Amino acid sequence: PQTIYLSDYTPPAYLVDSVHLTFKLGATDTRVISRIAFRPNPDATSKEFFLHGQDLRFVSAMIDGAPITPDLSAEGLRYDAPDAPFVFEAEVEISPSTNTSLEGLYMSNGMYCTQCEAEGFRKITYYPDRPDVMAVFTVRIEGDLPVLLSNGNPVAQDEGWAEWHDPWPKPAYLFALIAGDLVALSDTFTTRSGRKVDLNIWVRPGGDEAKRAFGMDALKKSMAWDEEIYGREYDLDLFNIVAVDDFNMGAMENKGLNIFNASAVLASPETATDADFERIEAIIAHEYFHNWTGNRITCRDWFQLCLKEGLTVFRDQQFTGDMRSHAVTRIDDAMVLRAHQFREDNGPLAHPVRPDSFVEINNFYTATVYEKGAEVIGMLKLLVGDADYAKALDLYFDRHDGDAATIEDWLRVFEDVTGRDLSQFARWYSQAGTPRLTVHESYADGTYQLHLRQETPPTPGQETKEPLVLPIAVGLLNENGAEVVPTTVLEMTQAEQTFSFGGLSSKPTASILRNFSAPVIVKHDKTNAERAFLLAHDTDPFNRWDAGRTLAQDLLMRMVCDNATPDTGFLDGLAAVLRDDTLDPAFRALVLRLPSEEDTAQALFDAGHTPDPAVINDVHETLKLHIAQHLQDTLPRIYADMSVDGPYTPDAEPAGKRALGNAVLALQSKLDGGKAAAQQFASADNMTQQLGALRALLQIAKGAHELAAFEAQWGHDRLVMDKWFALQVSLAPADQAAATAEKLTAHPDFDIKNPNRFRAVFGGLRGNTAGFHHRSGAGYDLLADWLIKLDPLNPQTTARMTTAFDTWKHYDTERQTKIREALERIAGTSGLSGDTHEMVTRLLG
Ligand code: B3K
Ligand code: ZN
Repeated sequence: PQTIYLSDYTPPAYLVDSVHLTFKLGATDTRVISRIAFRPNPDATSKEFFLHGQDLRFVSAMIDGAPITPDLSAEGLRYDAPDAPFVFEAEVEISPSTNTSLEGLYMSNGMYCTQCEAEGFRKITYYPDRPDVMAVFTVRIEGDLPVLLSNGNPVAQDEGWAEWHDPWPKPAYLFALIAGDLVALSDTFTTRSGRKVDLNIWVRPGGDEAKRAFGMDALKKSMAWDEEIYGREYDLDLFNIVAVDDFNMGAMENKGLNIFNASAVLASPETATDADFERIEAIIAHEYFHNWTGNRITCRDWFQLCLKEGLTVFRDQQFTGDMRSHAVTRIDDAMVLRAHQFREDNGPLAHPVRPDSFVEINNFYTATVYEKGAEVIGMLKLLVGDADYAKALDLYFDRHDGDAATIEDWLRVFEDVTGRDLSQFARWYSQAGTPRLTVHESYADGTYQLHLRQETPPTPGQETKEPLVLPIAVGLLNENGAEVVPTTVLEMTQAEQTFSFGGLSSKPTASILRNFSAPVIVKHDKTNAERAFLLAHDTDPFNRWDAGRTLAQDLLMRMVCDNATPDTGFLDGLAAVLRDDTLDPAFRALVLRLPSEEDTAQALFDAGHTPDPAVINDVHETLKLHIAQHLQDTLPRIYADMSVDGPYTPDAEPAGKRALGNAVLALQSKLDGGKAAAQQFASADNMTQQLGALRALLQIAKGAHELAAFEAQWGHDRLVMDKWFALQVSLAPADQAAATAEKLTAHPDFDIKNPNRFRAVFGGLRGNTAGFHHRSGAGYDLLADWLIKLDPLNPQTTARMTTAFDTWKHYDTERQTKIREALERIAGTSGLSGDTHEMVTRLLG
């Protein structure tokens, strides 16, 4: 496998005007007959006619009706083609039922389905499989199955065949095909300009039918929101969503035919948690929003992936904020960013939002491209203001509709609208690493000064870093908690800069980086008294939560390093928030949630210590017990207050109450031995409360009876059983985590070929920080064994799961040696996929 560089981009030699595909479906012998109209690209720098093709059985090819004998290789097909328009035809054979990579055309529980992004179309037929080649597709599917779907609009169909036409030119990665025995929930949406769109959510019959309604509702909300907020209408008469059991990621935005991991679309109150509902709503919105940001305007090449992903994540985050709570959404998004993207940025896998090289592009669908990519857009919006952001987006859609665009195109619309020079801002796309923002303050004669310094640590391949443009939202509070300077956005562009605020009557308390206005780590030597003051008084909900978070993190670190005991200042601050009925329960639940053990490990490493996961685990349990004891009089009252009347709805308000109820229950269990949790488990009529109770019990090493009852109740439901698998491993006592995971791999319902199930067990293991990093090394060995087994079947999911090892250099020599051995064992496996090889090479760095 070779490294591909952004700087080597060249335009395609030939463009495609139209594609006609015929599929004659067969489980092991699907015939794909293609007719592709090519013409030389006037902007080409090369004349080579090359079509990608992988794992194809070549049958025949013709140019303008005359048979040809092309040069075939493992990568594709080459031919000395005419320097004029011509029609290329080919017939190939593929075997969907043996395609376990879940890329290209494959089968999942009797259903034919496709996944082509990023480079999977080449496993279907010979084609210029690159996003800057856009074409109009017509597809004929022949097969003995009741439902045959492809992109666009249906042209004609009868028993055993169907024809589809997609009028919108698209790159091959947006191609999709579905064939199976499926049933739809149907609805309609009328667009602003009066187009009536038929909507369908398809599932296999036999149990999932009742789980479609929520997704349909989310889809209609997304369609209305994109019209209202971005002025974007849907552009076909039909929008199909299909739920598939075996899928490598969440979902895929194929034009007019979105294909979803069943877990990312199907939900009912009994089977899905509030968090699942929220995630599903966000993913449906995300894929739908791609219709404009991704499909109508796509990427010139895969280095530009953040052009569609960062923007679409930003849009789905805005949507979730509008549908639910802006404060809670922002906190959730920041927690995800810190847990995943900061971790990535601080380790061997760090890369820029727009990488400049890759071996396997599938390895770059990362938190950096997606979540940091979205943060970069949030900063841009904050810097230019809402009105200019809206103008720039209108110009982007106007100017680039139908294009395969670049980050330069994206930034240029902002420059053209605002007259700003964004060349320094553009560093956010090319410079990897999380900036550290060090804050010093001074006060004299009514003037308060903030002395700021930014510094980005080196990352692989980038030793030196330049200063970035940082929008830093700041507010100042007086000693009564009143805001003396409301939120102001400081624009930092230098490595060091001072900002002054005059006319103050006393030294204020600063609330810095409000609403998490830039993806940086703030280093501010505030006293705990100041943090407690902000936790009690900050008017910015994000910083109010973050003050509590920093207090907790600081305490946990002192407990690890100095044997500190929890101070009443911290516990009282927590109690005050918990008892404050004027605060949103969802927000209170977030304040009550401690940093994870992984967060503490990262924070310790950042502060120059070597984290010991066993000690961290102990300290976290101790702190939870202290909190429970300190709050013991309050817990039953709050728990009772959080009970929700009436039938279950997944709306933000009752969901917030259940979140706080479950958080309180987990603490209560430490005091009552799980009595209240067992009651909640027994009486729960929804998955949020059933699972919350089970979690509370497993956390105190109880719940064997409930685990068995859960399995008996839900054994028939794959999505619910994924939770059962995951929970046991993620909450197993550290010395039993690997053994629990191993035992579950022998369970009759464990299926290595199903990514959801594999991730349930091994994602559960990596999520059990003390268990995965148990000094025996059993966690490392087990994961390595199973990644070695999975790699030949499914390289993409294997490669992604190697990231469990990305913090390995933070640990002591013994653990490092064991992890290195595990990684080297994977690297040394013969026939290892290019995907996994690239990842372990980078990890070993
Ligand atoms: N664009 C797809 C992700 C494809 C991943 C390919 N390995 C889903 C999304 O981001 O919406
Ligand atoms: Zn996306």
